Amino acid sequence: MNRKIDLRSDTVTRPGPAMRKAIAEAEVGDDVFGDDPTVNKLERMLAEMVGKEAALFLPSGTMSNQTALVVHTQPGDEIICEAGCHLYNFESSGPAVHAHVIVTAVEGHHGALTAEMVRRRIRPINMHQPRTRLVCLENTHNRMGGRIYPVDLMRGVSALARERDLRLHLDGARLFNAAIARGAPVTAWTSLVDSVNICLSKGLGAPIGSMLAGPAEFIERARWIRKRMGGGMRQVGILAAAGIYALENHIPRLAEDHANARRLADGLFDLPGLEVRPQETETNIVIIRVRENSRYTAPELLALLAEKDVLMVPFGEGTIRAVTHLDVRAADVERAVEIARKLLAA
Ligand code: TLP
Repeated sequence: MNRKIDLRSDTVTRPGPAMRKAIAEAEVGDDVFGDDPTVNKLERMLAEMVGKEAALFLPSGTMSNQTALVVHTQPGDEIICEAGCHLYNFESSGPAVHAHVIVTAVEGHHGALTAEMVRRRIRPINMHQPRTRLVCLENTHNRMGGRIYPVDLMRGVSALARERDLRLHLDGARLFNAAIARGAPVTAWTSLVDSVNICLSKGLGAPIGSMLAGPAEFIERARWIRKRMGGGMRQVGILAAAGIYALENHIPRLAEDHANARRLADGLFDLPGLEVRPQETETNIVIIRVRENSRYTAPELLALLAEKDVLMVPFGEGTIRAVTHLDVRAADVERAVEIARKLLAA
């Protein structure tokens, strides 16, 4: 039987032997008491990497983003975010339920908001209106196919936020992908924002976990909110050890995922019925549009690929997403392209 080529998400990676060894050997304690040395080490390590005073280990990117919203805002405030962003579209109405905020979603350019786009939406201070409090950005942008936020655009939004006393949160679930692809340090982006979420369980290959980083006072409050949400964990150093392993070993190799994504996009580019843009494949996500005149619809194509052990996900009407990661090799990508070619060849 063929090995499954699982391109549904970079969340599907499984810890390998070395990561499992780090998990097995982790020193642990009760983290709600602040006693877990491995969690404490991971939190210090990540804070330092992103140039923030402190960091917090959370079970998921969703909890990390939503905790940030709660800490940054008061009920009734308004947040401004990009229309396709994850924390607005894919976190189960979290902003309404957890932070009780109004969301103004603004269409960006490849997922990036400019200062001008944000400026136009900031409300005057007026008791009839919500108070605009927070701007949320995403890098890389999932919905837009892993696009990288241009640093100069984020610098403009950051300056505006300072000028207008707004807070700035970055959903950097895949920020290390952006850094590796650009050859820039993550601080190129994190220095421009107040808080950042970084997922360990995506391209970095840890089984569970996300980090929220920011000023010490913000993280102290976030620890409180995490507990309220039920995210206070106990001997969780076994998971933090996987996170440390990922940060120490899996960052430079993200370049392989990017090369594989580009290989996939190049391979699918000229297949009849598909629209794929290799030049827009900047990191590890490939967006595949199925044209009206294609032999199969997107759901049909997904089902046929799955029969051949190639897994991808639907990503809106007539669109498919494929994501490369630690468990996908160049030969897998070549096989996936070959299978798609046979299915679609006229
Ligand atoms: N994204 C998942 C799904 O939820 C769609 C995926 O497969 O891509 N921010 C961004 C930009 C994300 O892409 C995700 C997860 C999250 C936050 C949430 O992380 P988790 O799944 O850990 O809650």
